[in-house]
Amino acid sequence: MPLANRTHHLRPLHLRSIELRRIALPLVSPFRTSFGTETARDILLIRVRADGPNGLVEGWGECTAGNDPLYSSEYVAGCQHVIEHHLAPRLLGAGAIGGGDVSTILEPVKDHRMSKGALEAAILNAQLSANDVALADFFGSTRGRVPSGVSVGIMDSVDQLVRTVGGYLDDGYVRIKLKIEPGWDLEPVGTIRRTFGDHVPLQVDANTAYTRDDGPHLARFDQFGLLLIEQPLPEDDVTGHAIIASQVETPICLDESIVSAKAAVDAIERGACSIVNIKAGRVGGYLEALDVHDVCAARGVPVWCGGMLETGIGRAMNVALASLPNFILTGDVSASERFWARDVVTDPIRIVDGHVTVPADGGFEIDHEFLNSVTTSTVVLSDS
Ligand code: OSB
Ligand code: MG
Repeated sequence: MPLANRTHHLRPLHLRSIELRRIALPLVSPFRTSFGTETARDILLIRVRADGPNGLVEGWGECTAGNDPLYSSEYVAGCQHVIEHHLAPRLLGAGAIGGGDVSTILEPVKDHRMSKGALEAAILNAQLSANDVALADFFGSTRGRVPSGVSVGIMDSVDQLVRTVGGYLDDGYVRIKLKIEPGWDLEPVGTIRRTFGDHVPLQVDANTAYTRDDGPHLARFDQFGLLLIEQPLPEDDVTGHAIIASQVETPICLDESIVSAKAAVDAIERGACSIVNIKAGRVGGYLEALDVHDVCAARGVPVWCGGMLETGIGRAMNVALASLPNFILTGDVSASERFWARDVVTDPIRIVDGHVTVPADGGFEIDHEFLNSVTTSTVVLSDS
């Protein structure tokens, strides 16, 4: 289904204001990947206020950009700037709109997908609540709960990694993803495999840390029976991934490279991946994420839901997305407590029997008192 039609059966809204809310939240433990270490997050939240069919409504969206431009070129201060000066003014001047109109209105602005995705999420959240439609139902959810996997960062020692993974398995996580980089790969992964056994669903994520010449090295992961190797090469090297995929038995999955449904089709048709990680922010929003889901399903390519260290706002939306039928592999939809001592929502994401419940409504309720206490700046842009 074309993007713009996904919400056309819902009554549109007239946007009154777009609020950019920055919050500071410390992580419960440092999260290290091949591109850097995060100890606290500077997060941009979007709140829209709009006139709906039955009065004023509000909607929230979370921007998935990191503090620094290391995972992708977007970063939180840059997102704030482009939203304030280029994206929000286009939306505030657009008249009656719905979530399905956002990508079309913002199309003249190149890229900035995480910024666009945050705005679309907030408008969709407001529109669905005004129309009394649950996010999961709107997406086409086919499940009431989804299995929960956890992403485990690079550690100072293999012992520390073993203790950390053991703790997550005790918490009930049904799949472990280990971050890898040259120098932290075969040894830690082999130790986790031997310590916890062949039955533990295990995968690795390189966040672009290897090169086209590393095929023979990466093939040594085949002995561990991994579910997949995620994004071994830089995001623009689709051909390189096809070369690696021909040398390695373990399925290659792409994350950073998949910036749209079109990019997913290209990567699949060129033999660069046989599994796709879907992150709504990376592809410009949940509606494009639905298209990525559909083009993968049509080609028999299973997908799973990635994460970007979101709060309970972005996480609840991810859980709704992950309940679609082609989300065949377990996603990075871990509990709020995996990253946060306290979440900004009243009902944090919880793991029960290794699963997260798919929300039956918008997905989250803001804990305003706590949110205000962690707010570092607020900017409100109004319809003039
Ligand atoms: O590559 O999946 C990634 C976090 C930040 C940036 C990139 C990635 C990640 C994760 C975290 O792996 C997964 C999560 O949020 O649970
Ligand atoms: Mg990844």
